[in-house]
Parts: sequence; C-alpha cells; structure tokens
Amino acid sequence: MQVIAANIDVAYLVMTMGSDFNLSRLERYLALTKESRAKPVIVLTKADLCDDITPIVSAVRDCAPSIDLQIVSSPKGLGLQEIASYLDGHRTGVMVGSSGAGKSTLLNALLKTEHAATGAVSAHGGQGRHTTTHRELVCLPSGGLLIDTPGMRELGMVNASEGLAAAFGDFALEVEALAQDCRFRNCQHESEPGCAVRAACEDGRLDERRWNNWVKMTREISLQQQKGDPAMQREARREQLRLNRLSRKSKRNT
Ligand SMILES: Nc1nc2c(ncn2[C@@H]2O[C@H](COP(=O)(O)OP(=O)(O)OP(=O)(O)O)[C@@H](O)[C@H]2O)c(=O)[nH]1
Ligand SMILES: [Zn+2]
Repeated sequence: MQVIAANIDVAYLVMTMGSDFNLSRLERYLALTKESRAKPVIVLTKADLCDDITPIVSAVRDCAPSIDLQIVSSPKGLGLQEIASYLDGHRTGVMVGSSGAGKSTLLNALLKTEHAATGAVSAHGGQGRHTTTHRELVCLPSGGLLIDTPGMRELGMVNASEGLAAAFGDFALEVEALAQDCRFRNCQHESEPGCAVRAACEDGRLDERRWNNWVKMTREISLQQQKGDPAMQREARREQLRLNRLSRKSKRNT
C-alpha cells in the first residue's frame, strides 16, 4: 500500500475518543493496513476526556473484532507501556491517524524525557500530492523505532481492494445474501425499485453508515484502477524507498 512500508512491523491506528471519533475512518485505516504485513493495533487516545468509554470501545470491537485495541491517555500515562511493548526487540512501528488524534503527544509521552528525543532523526517530504509534509522517526528508550505520519485523510485506496474485503469481513457476505432478494439480478443497490439492500438499510437490518462507507471506498478503488494513475504509483514507490532508507539508517545508528 502507499504509506506503510514493507519493513514496518506494527501500524498504530490512532484515533481519539473525543468528539472526532469516526468508525468509517477506522474501516479505511484497516483496509489500508491489510495490504501491508504490519500488525495493526487500534489506539484510542484521550481516555481522560471521555466520561464513559464503553460505547466507543464496543463499537470498535464490533467493527474490528480480531484487532488489538489499546486505550491511551498521554497526560495520565495510561496504556503507554502496552503501546511501547509492541516494539520490543527493535521492531519498527508507524502511527497513522488524522490531525489532532494525539500522535505527537503520544510519541512524546513514550519518549518520556526531552533528552531521549535529541537522538531523533527527522525527515521532511516535498510538496507533492501524496507526500508528507512532516514525518518523524524516533528511537524509543527500549530500542524500538516509531514513525509519526501526518493525517491520512486524503489518502487514496490504491491497491486496497483485498484489504477492503478483509476489513469488512462478514459485511460483504451479509450484503451478498441480502442482494439475492433484490428484484433485479444486476441491482446496483442505488435507486432501483425492489432493492433488498436499501430496504435493509432503511429498516435497520443493515448498518447504513457501514454500507455507505463500503460503497464510497469501493468506488474510489475502481476509479483508481480505471485510471491506473502511474504518477501516483511512482510517488508511492519513491516514498516507500525513502522510508526504508530512513529506517535502515536509523537502525545502524542504534
Ligand atoms: N486530554 C488529552 N489531550 C490529548 C491527548 N493526546 C493528545 N491530546 C491533545 O490533543 C491535541 C492534538 O494532539 P497532537 O498530538 O498534536 O495530535 P496529532 O495526531 O499529532 O496531530 P497532527 O500532528 O496534526 O497529525 C493537542 O492539544 C494535545 O494536547 C490525551 O491523551 N489526553
Ligand atoms: Zn439491490
């Protein structure tokens, strides 16, 4: 996939439990991570700002039942050890998450002391469409490496079709089963009469938010496949090589 390089061991999917919490974004991150061999870990931040984490945690559990989930509060130090432990044995992790999710704050909390941060290697990308304007690779006291990426909001879904299917799991099967009852065999589940999928959304048997996100992501993928967008693919390869170099260099210096 585009951002998560081949030699990344762990992908932290960082999301706030504050007002910006968004399940559709999580589904997108999961689809993108599935394309890499990195182990995804969902990190829910700002636990200290949340009176009751139960509804958010159970929504995430429903959405991604088999993915590790960690609750974090950077100012209170909650969950920091658990986050760091994924990188034991000099493994490399990357943090993805939209702006304001709490990535930098978490990174700094993990570093604990300002002193540890002075050994950090930082890199600045160019101004290209999908290059990052800011990315930092730091060495944790335990020896693990952690890369902070900026928001993935505008990330496309290149090569993510398998990831999409995997991230949505049984949902795709559920839709397929419902579609058996659509009046037209080639129903696109848009505005056709007698559409069983739309009907299930309307009466709540099918999660409408999830359905809409699925449709949106499927469209993005097929659009990009049609275009084949070679410039974007070149850009992604360059970015990956750069990240690999950065990681190797930093490991040599450890
Ligand atoms: N109360 C509380 N505030 C937090 C926590 N984590 C982050 N914040 C605050 O949330 C805001 C955004 O945090 P950042 O760490 O800058 O977010 P980011 O994900 O690095 O954002 P970008 O750098 O734009 O990608 C800051 O004001 C932080 O102080 C937390 O666990 N608890
Ligand atoms: Zn239909």
